[in-house]
Amino acid sequence: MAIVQFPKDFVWGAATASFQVEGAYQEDGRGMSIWDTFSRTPGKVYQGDNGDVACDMYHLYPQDVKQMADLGIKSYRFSIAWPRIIPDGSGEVNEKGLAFYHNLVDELLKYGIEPMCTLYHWDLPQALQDQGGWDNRATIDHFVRYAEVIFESFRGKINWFATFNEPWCSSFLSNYIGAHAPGYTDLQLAVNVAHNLLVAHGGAVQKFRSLGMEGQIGIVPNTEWQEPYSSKQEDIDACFRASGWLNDWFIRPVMTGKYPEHLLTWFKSKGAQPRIEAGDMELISSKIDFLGVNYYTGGIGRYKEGEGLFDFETVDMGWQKTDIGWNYYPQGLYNVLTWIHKEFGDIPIYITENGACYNDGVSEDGKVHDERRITYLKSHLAQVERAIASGVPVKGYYCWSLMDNFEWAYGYSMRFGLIHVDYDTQKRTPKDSYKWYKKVVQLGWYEV
Ligand code: PNW
Repeated sequence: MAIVQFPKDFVWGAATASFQVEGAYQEDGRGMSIWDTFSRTPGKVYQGDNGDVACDMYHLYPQDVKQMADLGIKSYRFSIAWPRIIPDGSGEVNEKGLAFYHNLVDELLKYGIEPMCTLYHWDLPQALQDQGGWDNRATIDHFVRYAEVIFESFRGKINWFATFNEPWCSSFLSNYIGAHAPGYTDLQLAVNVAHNLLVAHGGAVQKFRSLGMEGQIGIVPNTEWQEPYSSKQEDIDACFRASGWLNDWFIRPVMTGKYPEHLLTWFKSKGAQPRIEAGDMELISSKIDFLGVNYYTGGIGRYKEGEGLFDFETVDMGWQKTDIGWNYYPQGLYNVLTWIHKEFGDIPIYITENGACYNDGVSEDGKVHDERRITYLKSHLAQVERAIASGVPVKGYYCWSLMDNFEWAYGYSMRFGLIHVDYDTQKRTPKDSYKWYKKVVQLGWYEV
């Protein structure tokens, strides 16, 4: 028996995102987003699921916040839907949209739960996509204006902002792999989008500073870790490219003002490169207060000529996988955290998402026995603790997700929640993992 223990001031939280939980897609003047469009496009989302109702949190938030208070979390990470605030992305501000988030935040503050707000978790107003979306630099200005509206409206109330959630997903996964909205498959387009997202991030950080906002602002890249199969240089390089595509490509410019050379060269050989305008890199590297890290998976990989974008292949080691098919690989989280620390120094880190997809349902006893999720959380938190012990300034941890929700291209078929949601009745059932996490949050330690 051993004890895994966390610092006294460690921030325990749980996370969701607007499109995945809110529903109420036509209410109070909300505009359409690219995910409304994408989910209505046949063949894009599992069984044609969409976000029209989702977890109906737009209406059920009082009971959900009460549940968060019961869970004992100190902070709740959620996102604001841009199409609720500025329905066409660039025009009039919709007061009713702002009111919803004021009500939500008031409710959180009533229970002493600190809001951490993501400005962009993928629900771009469709009207902006119709004008070229993130490929169009005008979207950068529209985003900064939207950020300003939020900063001004929530000054003193929300002190903790993340600009972008997982820019890799909104760029490469959405515009090169095509699995997410808007669903294109063009590398140059994806590289443009990635660049413009970073410029928009920098613009929002500058706006935050110039408005004299209190509190903190950062960004949330997604990470994976690919460990080389052998000590051959070609395997090491291939893994460095594959992991770097997610972490290095986004974190390095934000932290240092430079794209990673190895990937710039690689993309160039594929005919793609970022279109950098004067001042962009300075803006992108505006000082941030924290780095969010989302981590779910990784694996063992090696060089294979002609394979994929990076001459890289994963090696199936026969490891356990979660129900979404992702490797169970806790050590990868430690590797990511120590890599960030080694490369970029003492920037405070929050694990803004970590969690697992296990689709256990409600048993006859009325409970959800998701033992596997508890094992996943235990093993990943142990790696966080290991990283802290070796000097990485990890300040908090948000479990993804508070509750089952719309899992993007997988629709409602994949469940990441600590709370089970019955989508027919909207009944919430806290899972066994909820009870386990509640104890950890309360005590700050657990036994393994
Ligand atoms: C993240 N991929 O999404 C998001 O931030 C969440 O909204 C999401 O629910 C969660 O992780 C679980 O998936 C990702 O295909 C979705 O590589 C897909 C990928 C990565 C992250």
